Amino acid sequence: MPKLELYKFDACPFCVRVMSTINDLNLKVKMRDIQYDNESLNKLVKDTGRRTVPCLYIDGNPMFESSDIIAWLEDNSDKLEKNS
Ligand SMILES: N[C@@H](CCC(=O)N[C@@H](CS)C(=O)NCC(=O)O)C(=O)O
Repeated sequence: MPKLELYKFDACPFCVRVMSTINDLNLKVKMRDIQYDNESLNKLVKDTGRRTVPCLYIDGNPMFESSDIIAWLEDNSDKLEKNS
């Protein structure tokens, strides 16, 4: 199963949309809040040259764009780890 990490901050409406999908699909996703976690912010900038959120890391590969992320989560939901 792919390991998922979402780089986000809570006041970002695009992040809220992605988090809502994650919640609806009951997916297990590690949250990285770049507002409070400088190490995660630095990693995002180092990996991508951007500080844009949401960014979903899928097995270490970053994906931007909330609509693309939501579509990917919905399309792959049956293969993803769920919260127990
Ligand atoms: N089209 C993008 C928009 C993302 C976006 O604008 N995110 C803002 C926060 S709400 C951001 O990270 N801005 C800082 C930047 O891009 O450097 C999406 O739908 O994911």
